[in-house]
Parts: sequence; structure tokens; C-alpha cells
Amino acid sequence: MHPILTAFATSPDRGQGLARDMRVRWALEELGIAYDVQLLTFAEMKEPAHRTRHPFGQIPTWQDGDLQLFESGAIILHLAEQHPGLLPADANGRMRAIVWMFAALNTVEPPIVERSMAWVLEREQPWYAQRLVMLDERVRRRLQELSTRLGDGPWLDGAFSSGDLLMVSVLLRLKSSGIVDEFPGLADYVARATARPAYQRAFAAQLAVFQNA
Ligand code: GTB
Repeated sequence: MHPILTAFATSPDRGQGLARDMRVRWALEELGIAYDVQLLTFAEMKEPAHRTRHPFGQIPTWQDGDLQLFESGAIILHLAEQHPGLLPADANGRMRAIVWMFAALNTVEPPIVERSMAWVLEREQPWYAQRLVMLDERVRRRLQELSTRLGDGPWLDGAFSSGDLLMVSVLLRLKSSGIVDEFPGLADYVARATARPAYQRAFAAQLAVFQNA
């Protein structure tokens, strides 16, 4: 019996790989961990059985024997600590990669999610266009800062790590906006990461869920 990842039975993104099970799938592929997927409808995510796994009734969750986890970043940190491949061996390098995981989730993702949620919830409002200008500006500021730090380097700190995996996952949510393409270094960074065979396998697996639904 393999560990179990939960994911949307029908992702609202129609297989674009934007839901947060995708980043865990990617980490699992990078690390060579076999897993099963349990697909949940929106109603099933809110039922008591799933609430015992996830207090907020969301995906993804991860179950490995007695260990039950939620929060995509925590799941990936756990996997990266248990298996070689996504964290450097030396303690300082390891901690720096973990810092980038937090930076992706706590500093770069929030303005990107706020922009996406404004489109979902507020795009019919008369003031939406004006608000979007402000939201885009906040996203651009973060991307400019990230781009400056990345410089010419292929990855954020040495070899590809779970920090890069999360950062790229977060940037992908901007794909349809074209904003990442305004920063050629970041666009190359995303292209380099998504060309990795592990990303490609993970993407194909989540797309198959949509195609078979
Ligand atoms: N902080 C948590 C984590 O990182 O694991 C956030 C988990 C989360 O937001 N899960 C979402 C969920 O279960 C799915 S990923 N939502 C259902 C609910 O809350 O009832 C968020 C997401 C959903 C859809 C798209 N999309 O269509 O593009 C993108 C991202």
C-alpha cells in the first residue's frame, strides 16, 4: 500500500496544474516516491471524514502509515527531509533552501493569490480594472525583487531544491497574466524547472485526472 495524496476530482483549472496537489506530485516525482491518489469532490472535502485529515476541508493531504499531514509546504518539507534530492546535505544550505520555501509561500504567493482571487470574485465590479492595476503592481514589485536575486543563476541557491520547486509552482499561477514574461530571467527559470522530467510526469498525472473525469 502506497502513501495517499488527496486531490480534486474535478479541478476548476481544468488540468492546468494550478491546484496545490500539483506541487506535491512534483516533489514526489523528483524524489522517486510511489504514491496513490484519492480524488475528492468539493462536497467530500467538507465531510467529517476528510475534516479529520484537513481541518479546513481542503486538498492536498498526505497519509503515510500513521502520519497524516496537510499544507502543501509542510508535506513537501517532510518528504524532502525523508528522502535525498530536494535539500542540500549541508546544514546551512539545507536551511537556506527551507528559507526559500517559506519565501515562496509567505512572501511571493500571497500577492499572486490575491490577484487571482480578485479575478474570481470581483471581476464584475465597476472598480475591478482600477484594483487590478494596484494588484499587478504589487506582484511586479515582488517579481522584480526575485528576479534581481536570481540574477543569471539557474536556481535560487546552488542546486535545484524544494525552494525552487515551490517558487516555480507559485509563479505558474501567473501564467495566463503574462507578467512573468516581463522578467526574462524568471521566465527562463520557470521554463528550466518545468522542463524537468519530474515536473512533466507530475503534470501528466494531474492532467489525466481531468481528462478521465
Ligand atoms: N495553504 C494550503 C496548502 O498549501 O495546502 C492551501 C490549500 C488550498 O487552498 N487548497 C485548495 C482547496 O482545497 C485547492 S488549491 N480549495 C477548496 C476549498 O477551499 O473549498 C487552490 C487552487 C484552486 C483552484 C485553482 N485553479 O482553478 O486555478 C488554483 C488553486
